[in-house]
Amino acid sequence: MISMLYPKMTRTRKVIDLGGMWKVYFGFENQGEDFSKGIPGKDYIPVPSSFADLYTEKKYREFCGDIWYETEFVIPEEWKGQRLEIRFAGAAHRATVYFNGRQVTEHEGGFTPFGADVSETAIYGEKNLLVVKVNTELRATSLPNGETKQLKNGTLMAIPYFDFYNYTGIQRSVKLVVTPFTRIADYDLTYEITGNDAAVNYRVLVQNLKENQEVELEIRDEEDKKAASVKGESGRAEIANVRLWQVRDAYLYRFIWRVWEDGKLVDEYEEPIGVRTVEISGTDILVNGKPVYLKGFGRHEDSPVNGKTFAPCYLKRDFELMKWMGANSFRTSHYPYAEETYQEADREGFLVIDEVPAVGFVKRSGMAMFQNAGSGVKPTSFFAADTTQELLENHVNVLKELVQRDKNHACVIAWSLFNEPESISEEASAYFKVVFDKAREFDPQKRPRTFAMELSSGPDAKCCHQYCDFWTMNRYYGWYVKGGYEISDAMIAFRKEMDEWASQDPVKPMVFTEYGADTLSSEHKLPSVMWSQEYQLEYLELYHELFDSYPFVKGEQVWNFADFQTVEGIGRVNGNKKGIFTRDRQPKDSAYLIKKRWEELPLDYKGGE
Ligand code: CKU
Repeated sequence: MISMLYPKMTRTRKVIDLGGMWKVYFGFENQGEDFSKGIPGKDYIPVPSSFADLYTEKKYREFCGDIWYETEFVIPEEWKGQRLEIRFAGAAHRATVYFNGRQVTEHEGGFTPFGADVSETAIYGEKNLLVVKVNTELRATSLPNGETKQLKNGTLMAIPYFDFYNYTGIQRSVKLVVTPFTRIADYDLTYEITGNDAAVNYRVLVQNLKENQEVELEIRDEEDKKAASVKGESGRAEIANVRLWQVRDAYLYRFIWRVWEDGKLVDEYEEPIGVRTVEISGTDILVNGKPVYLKGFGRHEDSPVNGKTFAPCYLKRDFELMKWMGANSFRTSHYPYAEETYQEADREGFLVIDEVPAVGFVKRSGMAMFQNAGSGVKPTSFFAADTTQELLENHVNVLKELVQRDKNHACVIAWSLFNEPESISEEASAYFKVVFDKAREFDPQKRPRTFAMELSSGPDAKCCHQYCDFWTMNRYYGWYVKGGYEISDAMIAFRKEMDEWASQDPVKPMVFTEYGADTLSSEHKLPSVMWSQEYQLEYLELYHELFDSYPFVKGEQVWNFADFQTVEGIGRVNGNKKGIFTRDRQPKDSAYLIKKRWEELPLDYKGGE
């Protein structure tokens, strides 16, 4: 079993970053050939990176198929007898790993970690060869969803059924993790808060635990004072006078796990943990029993040249900008983000709707993708294909990995299980039921579940939104639906839809997870036209007015935080321009409008209504 715990150096563990310049081979002519014992050529690329925007030729940017990576390193003799794991934080969309010429693991899905135990294949005291084959194709069974087509000249081309660039490669860190064979591999936490105190119910998984070994959990506060200490593989730790993790006021305890044998430390692992509860009650989202109103963004991992490479400077900048705006939340649209993002959200007290990469679950690409977002045209069943069963297996698997990876983060308050899927057929309903049930089963904290609904998943489409614990809405009235001078009609249609949601039984909390208008930072026009900064302002003001007039609306996450790359085409001017910030993270005029609003809205806005 591979542990999803974030690699940490402790008294018993070593972590070596294997990142740097690795040899790479694109194999334009040699697709399907086996290079597991060493790759040809002399090209080097940074690991981690998205390769697409590094080169000057299109054949690299648009490359689709197998890419081979290679690096080598010495493993010291004295590490013999310890467990060696090569750990990938994410390689899109699937990878096969070879160590010293032998296949050690393979993994489907680009946005969750995986690893290989190489203790046996390692050559101690000598150089070891690590080769990774990454396949970048989009498939009917892949998350995210799409297809791969072959051009007449034989070249493969990725056709995403989603609106972001298909950046791929080894985009996140690769680490060598050295631990004892008896190791802390996983743990679950749930909380009960009574008055000033909290009880932490825990369960820890230690691999190869021997009878004469004992497990300990020690909890220390931010002043490094001991808050609790308990023994056993499962149990209950009591924290008196607990300081809870609050929205934009985070407090993190250190949870230190130890395995002891005859007074000797065998393994040790620790993480900062926020103690808090999350639940839905009526039309309220409650954190620590108090209503919260979500203010924030749908985001992307996307930046110039980096593509989807984990980029720490953008991570920092993005959080600084979100705080400047008065935001308190975001959705990891449309895939699990790098682990460091959740760590930062834990520290900054942000609320995260954590999304599975189930995007593109409607067969369409290019302009059709956007036109449908507004037309209300009912999509035909996406879930009645021969490939549906395999897709579901991949979906459940990535969900399992995601929950296992993120379940102990205080910031994660909900799971988004799909983005804008077809959700009106009976086949969809059967598929959704499995995914929603699995989310409940996997998550010890039983967080609320939802899926981001586009227009065809309206209040009348009863078959799938019944599964949601709260509703999340992606709406584009006044953009894809009746934009420009017709926006007054669009808002009438919007209110009609909202009135229908208001008459559902039961009414659930509703969070807008997308609304926005493409806006070129270069365009000003008075009176406004679509794509101008003035239009974005008018559009947002109308939405704010609407949000304010429905008591069950409990959050607004504008689309998008920043402009981002998409495929080329007539609907996109070198990318989606719905950002409140430009792609290089400078504000558009709308940033000031939203900032003013969010700074004034109280955290418990419309609570109890
Ligand atoms: C956004 C089909 C509508 C897609 N929806 C999801 C998001 O990924 C897109 O970028 C709307 C848009 O701007 O069209």
